[in-house]
This record gives sequence, C-alpha cells and structure tokens, in this order.
Amino acid sequence: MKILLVSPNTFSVPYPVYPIGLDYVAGSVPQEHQVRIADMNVISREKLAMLLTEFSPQVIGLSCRNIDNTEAKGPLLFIDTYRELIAWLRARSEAVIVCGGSGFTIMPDEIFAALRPDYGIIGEGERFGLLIAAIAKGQEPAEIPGVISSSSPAEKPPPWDGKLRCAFQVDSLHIRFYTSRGGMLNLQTKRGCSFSCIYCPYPRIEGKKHRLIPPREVARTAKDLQEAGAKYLFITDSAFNSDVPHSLAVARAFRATGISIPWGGFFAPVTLPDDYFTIMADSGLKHVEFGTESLSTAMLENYRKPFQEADVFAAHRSAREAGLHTAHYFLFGGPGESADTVAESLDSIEKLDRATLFFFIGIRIYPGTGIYDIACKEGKISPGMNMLEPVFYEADHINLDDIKTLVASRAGGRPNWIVDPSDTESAQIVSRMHERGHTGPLWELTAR
Ligand code: B12
Ligand code: SF4
Repeated sequence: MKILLVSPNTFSVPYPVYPIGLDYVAGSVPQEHQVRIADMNVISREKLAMLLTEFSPQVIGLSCRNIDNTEAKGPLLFIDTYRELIAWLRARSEAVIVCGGSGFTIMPDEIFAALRPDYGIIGEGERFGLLIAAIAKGQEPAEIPGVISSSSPAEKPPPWDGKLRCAFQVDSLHIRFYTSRGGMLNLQTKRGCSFSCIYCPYPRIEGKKHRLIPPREVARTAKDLQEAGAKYLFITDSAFNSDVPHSLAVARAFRATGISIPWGGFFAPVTLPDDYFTIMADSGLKHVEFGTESLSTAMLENYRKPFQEADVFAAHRSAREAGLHTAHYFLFGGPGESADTVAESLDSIEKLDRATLFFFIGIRIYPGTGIYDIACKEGKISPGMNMLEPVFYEADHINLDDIKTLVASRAGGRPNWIVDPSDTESAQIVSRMHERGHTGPLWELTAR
C-alpha cells in the first residue's frame, strides 16, 4: 500500500519544529508498504496536490501535534486548519484518513468528532503499523488498542512496549529545510515521564512508565542526524533527566560515538550527582531548559513538583558552573496562587544568575490531569465539558491579569525576563538569525 504522512504544523513560534513523530510512525509500517512524508512547512498546497496525483496514497496519516498555542491572552486554535485540510484532501483523494499525535491523544474524542477522520490512534503512533497491516488484509482494526473509528469509541491504550524505530530519511526534502535554517533536528532518548505534576498531560501522552532507548542506539541516530547536516540536536523527551543513569549513559555514548554538534533539552531541576552537568557539557550539551514552574514553597507543593527551591538553585548553579546556557520556565496562576506566592517566586527568581526566564501566565486545563480534577471539584469547570477551546485555571485569590501586571512590572523590560514567550516578534528575530547561519534555540542571547 502507499501511505502519505502529513505534518500540517506550520506554527513558527518559537521556531518551526521538525516533525520527528512522523519518523516513528513511518518506522512502524511493515517494509512491504511505501511511505512518504509531506511537511507543510516545506511544501505548498499545489505541491501536495501534485503529490496526491503522482503518488496516489491509499492511506493518509495526519499528525495533530498542536491543538492551540496555550496562550491565555491571545489564544490561537489549530483544529479549524486541520479540519479544512482534511476536507481539501477528501476532495482530491479517496485515501483512508488517520489522525494521531500528541494533541490528538490529549483529547481524542473531541478531536475525532471535530475532524471526522476514518480512524484515530490514541497515544504512540507505533500502532499505525498494526492499523496498516489490518487495512491491507481487509480486517476490522477495532481490536487494535487505541484505535478509534465512528463505530468504536476511544479507549486509552497501554503504553507501547514494542520496538521504537525512527525511520528518518537522510535525503528527504524536509530534513534539508531544517538543516538549512537553524540546523535543528530532533532526537528522542526515551518515552514516558514518571512524575505527576498536576497540570501536565505529558504522562498521558507518553505514559508514566519509562521506556528507554538503548544509549548506543540513541547515539547512532544522533550520528546519522549529524551526518545528514544537523548543526544542533533538540532532545524531545518530556524531561531528559527523569532517569538520571540513562541520561548519563546517553551523554557518554554521544562522546564515544563522536557527536560533535551541540544539543539541548528539557531538564527537571531535581537533586543530581555533583558532576552531572560537567559530564553533560563534555558530551556537547549547550542549553538546559529547566521546568521549574515556581519558586514559592507552597506552589511547588501544590503543583506536585518533584523538587524544592534548594534543588533548583543547586541544579542551576551546577549547570552554570559547567558553562551551560540555562533557562527556567515558570507557570503562574495555579491552585493556591496569590499576590504573596507570586512575590515569593519573583524574589527568588531574581537570584537565578545569567538565566533566561520564560513566564507563562495561566494554566490550560487538560482532561486527565490533577488540575482538571481540582477545577471540577471547585466548580470552575464541569466534568465531561469539551475542553478543545482552551480553558485556563483561575485561582481564587488573584486573577491572570493581575499576575501579569506583577510579573511584567518586576521584569521591567529586562530582555532575559520573557513574559510573553509566544510573541511572534521574537520568533521572527530567531528566524532571521537562523537564516543568517546561527544555530540552536538562541534564547541565550537574552541572558547577561
Ligand atoms: C519538545 C516539545 C516542544 C519543543 C520542540 C523543540 C523541537 N525542536 O521540536 C518546544 C519547546 C520548542 C515546543 C514548542 C511548542 N509546543 Co511543544 N512539546 C514538546 C513535547 C515535550 C515533545 C514533542 C515531541 O517532539 N515528542 C517526540 C515525538 C516522537 O512524539 P510525537 O510528536 O508526539 O509523536 C508520537 C505520537 O504523538 C504519534 N504521532 C505523531 N504524529 C502522528 C500521526 C499519526 C497519523 C499517528 C497515527 C500518530 C502520530 O506517534 C509518535 C510516536 O509515538 C510535547 C509534549 C509531549 N511529551 O509530547 C509538547 C507539546 C507537543 N507542545 C505543545 C505546544 C502547545 C507547543 C507550543 C504551541 C507552545 C508555545 N506556545 O510556544 C509550541 C509550538 C512549536 C511549533 N512550532 O509547533 C503541546 C501541544 C498540545 C496543545 N495544547 O496544543 C504539547 C503536547 C505540550 C502540552 N502543553 O501539553 N514544544
Ligand atoms: S516533570 Fe515535566 S513532563 Fe514530567 S509530569 Fe512534571 S511537568 Fe510533566
């Protein structure tokens, strides 16, 4: 069979992202089928129409990565774009349409109802291969865990325990798009996050149980990406260091394999071995993005973060001493937030030296998270309500506008205090710098 995988994501904030998910979906397809990838960052609608005529796919897989931009003040919804694309595809092709991806997995019933594909796959796309095998044999795929259709409802599947194969094509058109603009390609070292932060849908997307990719295999993929022209690697793991020994083994495998390009990823500022960031830096780590979220003792507890303020400062110090660029993400406005907790956080944040600080104000409530249950209990939302249109949690003692005023006035225009991380102006600056040959996320340029 002929299969076309489409990434419709053209959102460019903070920069266009390489659709790594589709490499794994492609890797799940049995060898006897032909797979092509169309990345809408790279090809126009005219070229896509030509591809549909020339390749004539029998199945089209659509990656629904983003539902919205998760901005409380300036929300952008992407579902209508997906719906319009599906109607456009249906007008030109008889192919079976299958949706999946991280956004889809967060709200499969709602997105299935909004997009009306033939099938949806909740969770990891590795089950796409099973769906293709079933379609090829004319079998009903309803038995495959996580598959939804109009006749079989959504049921959350167990995490995928089989092989993870990243079928990345060195010479594909879309790889060249990313290698020539900023040079950033993506890499995954494991699936899952074992922590339980109340607002976070990541464990629902990837599961709570870690499935580790053998470090040597990760390093071999990194080498392939480097040889394909990557100038920077972003590790897409929910938290790269949530399994400390594995992250260290990956770093050592990078060194042993001769990875010479810089890389970065998300880290949790948990207690770490003293030499952790030195080992990381020696293997090419350049940028550390800490999911810190708050520096108020009460809020760290309310968010169920797996660390305390002292751990944040220790992790920050050790990353700085290893010469790494360091950023912290903050999330204000959760249960229990007040003017006092905001001030407590901001006072401590002032003590993070030479860091880039991203402030997100307002927490989007996702089904299946702790904050969803809290908001239901508090009567702020009703169970079962459609959350596709974003709803942001409103704390009892302070509203989001007041938090923004407090944060913005404390930021006082300092370039490393980024109060509106989704602004398109900064994305345009990053884009111009990427076109001029700069690589990586570039947020370090704000920190002095
Ligand atoms: C890494 C990451 C980032 C990095 C990306 C860096 C980079 N170089 O790629 C940064 C920080 C830049 C970022 C930015 C944003 N992100 Co982000 N990001 C992630 C994260 C942690 C991992 C994504 C990833 O690459 N995973 C690894 C790959 C292998 O997995 P995958 O793409 O999900 O694909 C798998 C399955 O989903 C499935 N699948 C994928 N496609 C398809 C297609 C079919 C047909 C099928 C069957 C299956 C399938 O199979 C794959 C293999 O199992 C996710 C959360 C998460 N844990 O998933 C959020 C996430 C995707 N991001 C999200 C958002 C919102 C954003 C931003 C819009 C935030 C903002 N306002 O700036 C931007 C958008 C960027 C852009 N241009 O699109 C949301 C999307 C949900 C939503 N509300 O829309 C997520 C889910 C986080 C969240 N809040 O819950 N992000
Ligand atoms: S550590 Fe990060 S990815 Fe894991 S649950 Fe907490 S916020 Fe989510």
